[in-house]
Amino acid sequence: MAPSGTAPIPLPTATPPAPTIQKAGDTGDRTLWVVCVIMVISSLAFYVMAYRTPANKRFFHTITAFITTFAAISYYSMAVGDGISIRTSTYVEKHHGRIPDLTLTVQREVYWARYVDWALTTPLLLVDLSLLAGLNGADITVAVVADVIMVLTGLFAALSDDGRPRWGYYAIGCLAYLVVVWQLAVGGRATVAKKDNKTATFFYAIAGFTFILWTIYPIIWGVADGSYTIDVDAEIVSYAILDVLAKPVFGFWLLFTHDSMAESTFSIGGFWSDGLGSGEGALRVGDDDGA
Ligand code: RET
Repeated sequence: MAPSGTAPIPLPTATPPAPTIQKAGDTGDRTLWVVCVIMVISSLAFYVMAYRTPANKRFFHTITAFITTFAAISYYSMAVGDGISIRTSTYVEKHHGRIPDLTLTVQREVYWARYVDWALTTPLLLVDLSLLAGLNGADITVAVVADVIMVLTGLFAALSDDGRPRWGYYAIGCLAYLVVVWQLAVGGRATVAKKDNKTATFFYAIAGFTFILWTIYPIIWGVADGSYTIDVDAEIVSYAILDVLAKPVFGFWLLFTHDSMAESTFSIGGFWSDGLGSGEGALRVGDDDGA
């Protein structure tokens, strides 16, 4: 402590304010646990449904069960506080008078575990829809790769601490999303139109539902991770509602419809249901001896 009488004279300076911290409160924390439990229960139900379905017809069931399993793990990691990091953003508040400019710091939680979840589960959701429509392997690959680009650019954007690159990544992600929509809406529609009426009508309904839900994600991103307009609790609750609709609700709808339809309208054959040796793709004796 300075001895009395020699205390330094304060200089005319603006003290930088303490960083603003944006983190989840009780509502957010509780929501993460509730969704984790919903995902676990749905996964168990999907595995039971898969078990009860003959092995050669359960491809949709297992994919759908994997989707909610990944989501359960991701929600668990966010609920216990591991799948989260803190992004620090600084920006300068200009004062044009005698007060110096202020550097403001905001620290906000980034729930990166949800992007790991999306990078694995959104391709699987697309595989579900693509197989239903009857898309070919090349078109499914384009949709899946575009989808992975969409999610990864979303992750880079969320972790980027500078405004401009952040929105650059976001723009790339939106373009990739348009490619996904194109594959499913144009390609998927044309392919499913060649199938029976029941399958086509069901595809239009479930793909339309998916399109509406998926389009809300980048909007939430824009007002949450993008611009910090809504707080972290509102972000968690919004994604929670969307995730429950996009995974368990989507899954039950798909599998109940699958099980109630005649197998000829809604089944995949070949390697994915019968394995190699069932005809297509089987190695024949003499294939490799040049005969
Ligand atoms: C991001 C930001 C970059 C631009 C776009 C996005 C879209 C995300 C979507 C996510 C869907 C998630 C689902 C999860 C299911 O539980 C990554 C937010 C376009 C469409 C269906």
